Amino acid sequence: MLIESVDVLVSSPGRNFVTLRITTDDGLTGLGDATLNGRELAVAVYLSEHVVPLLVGRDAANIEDTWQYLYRGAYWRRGPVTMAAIAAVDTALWDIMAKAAKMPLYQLLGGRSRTGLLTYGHASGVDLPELFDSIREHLDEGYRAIRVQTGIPGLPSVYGVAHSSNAATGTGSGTDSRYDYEPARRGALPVEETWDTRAYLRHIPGVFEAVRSEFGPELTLLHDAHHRLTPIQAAKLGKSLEPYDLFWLEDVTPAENQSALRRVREHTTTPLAIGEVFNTIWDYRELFEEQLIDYVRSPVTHAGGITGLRRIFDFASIYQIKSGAHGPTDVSPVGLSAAIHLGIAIPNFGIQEYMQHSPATHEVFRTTYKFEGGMLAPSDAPGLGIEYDDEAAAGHPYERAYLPVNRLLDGTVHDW
Ligand code: KDG
Ligand code: MG
Repeated sequence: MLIESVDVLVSSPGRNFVTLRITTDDGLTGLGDATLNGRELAVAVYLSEHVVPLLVGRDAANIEDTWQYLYRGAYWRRGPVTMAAIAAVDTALWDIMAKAAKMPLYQLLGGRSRTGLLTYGHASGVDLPELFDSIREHLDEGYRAIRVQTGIPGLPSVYGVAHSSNAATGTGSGTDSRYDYEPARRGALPVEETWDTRAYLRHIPGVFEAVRSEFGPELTLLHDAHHRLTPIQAAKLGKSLEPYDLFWLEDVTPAENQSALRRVREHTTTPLAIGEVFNTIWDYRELFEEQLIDYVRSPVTHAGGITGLRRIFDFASIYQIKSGAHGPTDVSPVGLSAAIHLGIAIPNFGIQEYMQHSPATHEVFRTTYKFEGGMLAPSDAPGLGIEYDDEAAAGHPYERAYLPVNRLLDGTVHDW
């Protein structure tokens, strides 16, 4: 089964997505997600200029060899652009091979290890009443685990916190009322936000105390610090949140310095999750071997596809570290479906982030996975179970959209 043609599809149904479609000489097609939020065209051009010419004529069945060829063969290894491109090729080939076998992808990955994937959704509010409303909406939708983010007194806006005006106008999709923060304020240049770590550290423990007293001890709660803290600040936050029994505290320090997590671990038993910006198994070596984290955040889309991420999860499993794959709306339904098939099969599944895509996104990506009672489950359609609608996509051309930039009160550019 030879690869006959490859299309790089860029569309913007509510937000930008890059999708790879591989077609074989016997007419099978496979899809892969190559979306890198705010840097979409870098991956699209990497694919069309450097990867697609290498694929035509290759045997679609040699997935591992193609992965190694694109990774080792390029000499320039790792990095989000390269790994998103490899991920898209890898995922599309798995989709094709599962369709060729007339099986849902998870069957090729070893079959079901569970009935569904526990998910968490994003609740947020500028203040406690809005946050509580948002938590209640998520509970009504069936979520059993909820990420909690709030505004910080004194800061005009905080990334990851919806404004009530966004919810009302449905910013992001144009038609729905779901909150989708990443493209919330599209523009020619990035929005700049202001950050104050001391104000944040003062405020957050009180938020979790209020949430626990309103919603009780059983609700699974998570929080994302978005790489903004130093090791000692992160240690302090983890310690201060211990009474509120978090499922995890995410991305407390910037990703580059992995030994920072040692300092955090020395001081707190709050479980730690990291990795949404990690791309390869090598990024995790120190964190796994020293058991500095509890959950792996990489998605299929940014970590070299099914092949790359499964290898990471296997490595994690020997240290009792579990999966917690990134699942924001900038991972397309193709990337999410790949995560669902992988998550249902692996032995060390932890939780799956699920923000829910907008109706506009679902017009272009026809999905078959199901969300019920807070759990995601793959369908039994062959392959990934996703169709890409070219006609619908034509109505949503690419629009440049940046993620925001974070500055301290004195103007210094800060991590976020
Ligand atoms: O593209 C960046 C977003 O996907 C990311 O900032 C969202 O932190 C995030 C999360 O945990 O989903
Ligand atoms: Mg995050």
